[in-house]
Amino acid sequence: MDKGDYKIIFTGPVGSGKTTAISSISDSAPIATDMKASDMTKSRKSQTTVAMDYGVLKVGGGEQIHLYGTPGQERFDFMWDILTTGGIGLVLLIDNTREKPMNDLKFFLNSFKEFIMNTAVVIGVTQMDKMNKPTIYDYRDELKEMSLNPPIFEVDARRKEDVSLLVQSLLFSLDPSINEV
Ligand SMILES: Nc1nc2c(ncn2[C@@H]2O[C@H](COP(=O)(O)OP(=O)(O)OP(=O)(O)O)[C@@H](O)[C@H]2O)c(=O)[nH]1
Ligand SMILES: [Mg+2]
Repeated sequence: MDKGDYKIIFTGPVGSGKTTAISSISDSAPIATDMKASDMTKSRKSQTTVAMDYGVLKVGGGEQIHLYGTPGQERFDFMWDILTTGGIGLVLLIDNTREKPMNDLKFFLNSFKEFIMNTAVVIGVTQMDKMNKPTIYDYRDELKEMSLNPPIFEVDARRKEDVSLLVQSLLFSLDPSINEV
């Protein structure tokens, strides 16, 4: 990584859209390590990330933001620490169609607690077109209970503008003088 480059990590449960989000926003061909999800009885998709996703976002001044996505499956959680090293912030994607998305929220915020304490987090709730509850307000209430107040948005990981909004708000919460991605 060159001087002036940054690293952001995308995480969240299986199917929340990490691989999709990185491929939506990456300026270079993204790298994915998806394999056939033959052992995942609960999954509604055929591929799952087993190591990481990687993409690059070019920003003003020739700087680049390196985007890393974690595997969603807990059995690959040894990758989570490796991938957060050197990162400046976390994008947490939550899939609203999963059985207990509020539990996913708590689980991931807790798993990345130390990293978040030292950096920043922004939350994107995906698949709200399929399932509109819990609402963003419900999430905010839950976050308040946890004494947290991170930016949280309804997003579609397939839409570049939505993913860009997440990255911009993360950068803004780290440094309000940054205003262009
Ligand atoms: N309807 C709908 N589909 C979405 C939305 N966001 C993402 N998707 C779809 O949901 C799926 C997400 O799959 P992935 O991007 O592989 O999810 P992942 O988080 O990388 O999953 P793992 O690697 O298995 O942890 C893709 O088929 C996307 O096209 C959304 O907001 N609405
Ligand atoms: Mg993936």
